[in-house]
Amino acid sequence: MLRTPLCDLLDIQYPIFQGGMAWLGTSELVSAVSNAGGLGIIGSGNAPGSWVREEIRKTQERTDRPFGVNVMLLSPNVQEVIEVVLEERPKVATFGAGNPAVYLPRFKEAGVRVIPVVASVALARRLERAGADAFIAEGMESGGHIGEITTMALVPQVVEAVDAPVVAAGGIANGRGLAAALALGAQGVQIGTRFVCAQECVAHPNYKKKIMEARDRSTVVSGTPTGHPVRCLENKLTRLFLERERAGATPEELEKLGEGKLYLAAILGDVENGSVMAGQSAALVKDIKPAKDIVEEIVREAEEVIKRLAALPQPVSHV
Ligand code: TUI
Repeated sequence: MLRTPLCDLLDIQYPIFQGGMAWLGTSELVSAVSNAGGLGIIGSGNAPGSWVREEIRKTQERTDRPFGVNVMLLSPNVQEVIEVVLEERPKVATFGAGNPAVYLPRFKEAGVRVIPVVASVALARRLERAGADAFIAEGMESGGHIGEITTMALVPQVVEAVDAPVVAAGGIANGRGLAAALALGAQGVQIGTRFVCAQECVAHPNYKKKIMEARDRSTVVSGTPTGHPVRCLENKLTRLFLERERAGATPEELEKLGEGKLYLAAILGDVENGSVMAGQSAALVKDIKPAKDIVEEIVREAEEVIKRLAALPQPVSHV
């Protein structure tokens, strides 16, 4: 049984979070991951508070297990989403794409565990002082909005900088990744791209297919001049985006070009003109299966890897 103290803190069976992806982290996927023993996380993205409330309630109808809600701090609806989460009180709130320090006291008072996503050591230190219960250290291998540091370099630095448990994210899609994250000092992993290809994920079949066809160099990062770099699978949109960037387009023009594009790809299935956010682990995703099978496969693989490592010949003592 692969358990860490983080499992006791959150009352979950396995130290596996499903990344709270906009449009895709809906009650179907979230409840399936939580029922499988991981932590499903609703992705609020830019959605209004009313949508988030409904997804929380639908999730509660489908599972008695703990789950979370991701608050995307760049959302124009962030204030109303926060009010909804404080009223509905899921077990966990994660926060991405910004600094949630000012909001943390109210979540703590409401008894909601607060787990910010950090892409730097400095933000983790600041948020530990503000009362964060754990951290998700997200490397630039991730899909969607990313920081600048790799998972391999970031995770052990955050582990050394804070006392709270750390969850590794970015580039992780299988049991090898989970075992590696534990070796880096993390107590768990957050996985997005692999769960897009869960049977229960509402992503359009074209989106899932594009992930399964991805190779090691299939993702690109665009949007850097806007201050919000985003990793996606390369397509007509990313080529246009990067061409406009090279031509010196203003951040406003680029922001406009990105509007509505995730919905276009993820829900409507236009994976050429839409934004196919996915991490560098996409190349490891080869099939669509139930979330429960994904979780169990990752755990089984990680246990095998750890056993194999423990059985390596021990160095001869020279004393
Ligand atoms: O938030 C994410 N991933 C996302 S959000 C998203 S929607 C979006 N689309 C286009 C542009 C922007 C957003 C798609 N994917 N992951 C968590 C994450 N947080 N990654 C990086 C960060 C981060 C970066 C800088 C968090 C804090 C930060 O600095 C804040 C500060 O004040 O120091």
